[in-house]
Amino acid sequence: MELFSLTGKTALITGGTHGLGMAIATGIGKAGATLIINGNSSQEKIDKAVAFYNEQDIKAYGYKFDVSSEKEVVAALNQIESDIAPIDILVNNAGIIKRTPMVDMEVADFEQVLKIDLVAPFIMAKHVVKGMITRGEGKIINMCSMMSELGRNTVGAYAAAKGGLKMLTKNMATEWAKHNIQVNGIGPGYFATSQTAPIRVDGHPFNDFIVGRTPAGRWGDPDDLQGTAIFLSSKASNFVNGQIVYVDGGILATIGKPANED
Ligand code: GCO
Repeated sequence: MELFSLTGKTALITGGTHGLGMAIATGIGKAGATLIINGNSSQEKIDKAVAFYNEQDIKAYGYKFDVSSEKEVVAALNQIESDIAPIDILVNNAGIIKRTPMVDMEVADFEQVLKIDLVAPFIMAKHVVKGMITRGEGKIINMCSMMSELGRNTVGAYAAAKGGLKMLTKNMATEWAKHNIQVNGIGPGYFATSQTAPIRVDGHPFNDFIVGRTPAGRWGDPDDLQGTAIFLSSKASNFVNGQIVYVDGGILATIGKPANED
């Protein structure tokens, strides 16, 4: 299990105060890493999340900053390195979604989704990678989506951002692999989180559709992502570069089946 140990490593998870980010951070923390949890909603939410990790004997620290502001990112990273340690593992998880038909979508809303879901991972990686290059090692994980591969009505901005993030992941891998830095992505299928709560209620047509469309026959549990996150954060993935690992219950593997077929 040494291959998957993260003992002695420091991992920064953006948007690590809830949902998939919290589940991934918990897995990485239980594998031994010290967690740096980023949030931008409220200090109270960050403090609550840090307490949650500490209650599980995971060393965690919280920092409030806007990942889409290069000025705030640079200041925060300097503070983190001074307070705690350099970042060995970066998980670009923070993201938003706006579900609107494109014909009705405000350009400002489209740009906001791109800013948080695509530009911010670039800003974070651009500044974290400098130290990784100096140290000759590092891990970057970008949270992609099955929307990196498929479209869906009303999520055009999100799909454009997550499709771009897939290719940005491949380009980061291309430019930084020579420094022994592995950059990969995780592409979740449909997971039970606050983001999907509006389309997951029992009886909601989308809920029935997804359960039917997913070979595993269920929504993902955030903890289903922990193994992949640990793998891509550990020595076990030292020759894995530019891959998007889809944790999706098989949804991308199939065209689906008729409603009346078992
Ligand atoms: C939606 C969902 C998806 C999931 C996830 C799928 O509205 O279709 O929110 O976008 O959140 O990103 O990988």
